[in-house]
Amino acid sequence: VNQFQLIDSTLREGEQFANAFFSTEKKIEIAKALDEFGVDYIELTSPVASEQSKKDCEAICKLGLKAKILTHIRCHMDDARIAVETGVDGVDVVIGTSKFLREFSHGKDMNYIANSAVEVINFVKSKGIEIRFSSEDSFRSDLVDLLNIYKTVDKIGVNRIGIADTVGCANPRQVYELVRTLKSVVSCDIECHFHNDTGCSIANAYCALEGGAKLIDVSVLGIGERNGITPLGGLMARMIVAAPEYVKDKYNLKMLRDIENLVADAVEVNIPFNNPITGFCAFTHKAGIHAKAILANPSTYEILNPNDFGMTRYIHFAHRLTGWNAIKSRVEQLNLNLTDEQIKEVTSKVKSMADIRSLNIDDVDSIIKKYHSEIKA
Ligand code: HCA
Ligand code: CU
Repeated sequence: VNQFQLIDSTLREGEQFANAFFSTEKKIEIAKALDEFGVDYIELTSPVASEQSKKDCEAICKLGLKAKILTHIRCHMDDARIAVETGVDGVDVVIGTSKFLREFSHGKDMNYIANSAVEVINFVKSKGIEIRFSSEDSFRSDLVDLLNIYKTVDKIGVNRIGIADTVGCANPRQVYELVRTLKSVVSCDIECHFHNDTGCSIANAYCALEGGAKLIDVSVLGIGERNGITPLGGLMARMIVAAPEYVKDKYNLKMLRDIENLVADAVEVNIPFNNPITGFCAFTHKAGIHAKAILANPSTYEILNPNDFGMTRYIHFAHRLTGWNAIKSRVEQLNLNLTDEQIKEVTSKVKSMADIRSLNIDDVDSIIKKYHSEIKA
């Protein structure tokens, strides 16, 4: 899992999110932020999708970003001819291989798919840019069909093959096994794309890397078709635990919150309360037992260090599960002088009030201050 790379698809898959509409300026702002964050590739909507999509693709290619710019097309020469003229560093080609998509979407058989793949790949390669070939709905495709098509495209020299869990049906063990199998039949890099319909997109990405994949498709906040794909932030949370040095050196983690806010604003959603890292309570500790241990040593109840992401931890003390250690730390913040015995006494006042109604910080501060002035009087 150590040397993984990120393909950010906020400006392609993310544009397929129900709420998404990105102006040219917004796309440029997002692309620049992702580049500064350190993603390896930025994938853009097909130039064939609309006239403006083509212009935006050309404009982003001209920014001179460190990240390589990709566009995403159907496996068709008509698309390929337009894509290679936009100035992109590479082209991601995709075609459905499952029986669902072959019968009900494009209506082509595996022979036709192989022939058009070879034609498109050779054409894109002849222009000196990167080419990835991916099957859509890989996990509902026939394994023999998949292995055959990947062997064919590997032989003619694609840079990467991709597998896509288009409908979000795959589980981590299936992912691990499919990647391992592919790894044994191709020599090029493997890229993976996971939808989150059954909540497995981060776990699947992790298992893909364990199985030997090198690249993962992500989008900011996971936005995409339906409920989206592997989120950038969630994958960072997973990977900083697995490969801390690599992740901290390579990615500008303190930018994560700003990038998420930028995209959340652009598509008019809020950051989910339970989002990894940036959810409002991601580093809030509540129960008295947790608060006590966190105050002694944060590693007791934290696998992620909020400082790595420019976040801060918070000890929630205004509730009936609170304990005297949490109240003690609040007393110190208020710069008041109470003995441990007195803190225990005021803690029980806080707890009995919190049994009656929900408290806020100000309520607790008032209880503490009142108690303090009474004992000093
Ligand atoms: C889609 C296509 C895709 C492509 C993934 C890829 C998918 O259905 O819109 O190119 O790797 O999920 O299959 O996003
Ligand atoms: Cu997708």
